Amino acid sequence: MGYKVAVVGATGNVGREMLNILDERQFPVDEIVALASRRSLGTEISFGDRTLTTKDLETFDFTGWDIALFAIGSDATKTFAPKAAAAGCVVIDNSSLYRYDPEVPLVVPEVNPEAVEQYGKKNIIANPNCSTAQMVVALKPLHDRATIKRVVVSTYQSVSGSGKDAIDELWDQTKAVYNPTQEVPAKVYTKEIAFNVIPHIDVFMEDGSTKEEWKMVAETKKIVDPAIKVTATCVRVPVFVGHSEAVNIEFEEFLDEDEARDILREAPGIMVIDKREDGGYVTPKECVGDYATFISRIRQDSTIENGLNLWCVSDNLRKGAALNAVQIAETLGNRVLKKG
Ligand code: 11C
Repeated sequence: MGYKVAVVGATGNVGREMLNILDERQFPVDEIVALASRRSLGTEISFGDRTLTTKDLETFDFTGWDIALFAIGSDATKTFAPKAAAAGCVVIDNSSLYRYDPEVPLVVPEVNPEAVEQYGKKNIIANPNCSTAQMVVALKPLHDRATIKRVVVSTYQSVSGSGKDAIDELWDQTKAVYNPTQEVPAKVYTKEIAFNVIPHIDVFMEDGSTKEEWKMVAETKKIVDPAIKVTATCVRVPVFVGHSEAVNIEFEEFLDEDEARDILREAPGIMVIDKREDGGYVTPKECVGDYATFISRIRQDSTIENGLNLWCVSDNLRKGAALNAVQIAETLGNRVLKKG
């Protein structure tokens, strides 16, 4: 016996990846439904060798459905997630709406799988922001060995993190560089993204940081350890898929770079590609479609007492969103629901 699974927002980039990953990982599905807003009603979507036709989220009754993977904006989530949860369906939500709610666990299965068991107060489990997910997969095994005090991270985030329109904006502006008569003004972003980088993701906060930077701080604390200090600078770069991060870590204890490399090689969800030679590291283009978080450029930071630097790359639509959500569903199934 398997699960009755709803994918909410099935026509978006993340929703489609959720369906792909449920199929790839052979999640035990008895019945599946693709839900979307009225605007996308009737759209056909692949699920393995089947084609699903989207149904109307607004009128859908979640009674009797086990798990709903939500990949819609926070506003729509606010309306529909409580409805699904009240009907007895466990919601795994990719929006930021519930992440900081103390009654909702925020889960990265390689890091805090036991937290899924705390879903019961609201019947909701939150999926973290993509830039947090890949970083905490790398931080956790190092924290277990040498206790992290502080993290300084700079991100290089792909445009797919902002959705389909942003992918089109990068594509159209790039083409326009070679055809200067065809101007493509910035719409999704505040400045041109083609052949440029923009140090601004999400809205500005009062202290001058952006919400994306704040999320990395708050979510790392909730998932790994509230004692870890994090400071982030989040930057949008002209890459279609794959977020990259330069991470500087300060530990309580000394951690040798070779030991760190060995720890990361053994850690779940991580692939270490770290040869100190031309091309001996991973770039975002190479991580697309993969499940792993790739770690390269592991090296001592000799400017502080117990410091390491590393480079961390992952597919933001997969580990950063859809894969992590499906892994949460798997963890919930194995630890709690036990149907598959
Ligand atoms: C970006 N990280 O790259 C964002 C996208 O809180 O889930 C995901 C936003 C979120 O723009």
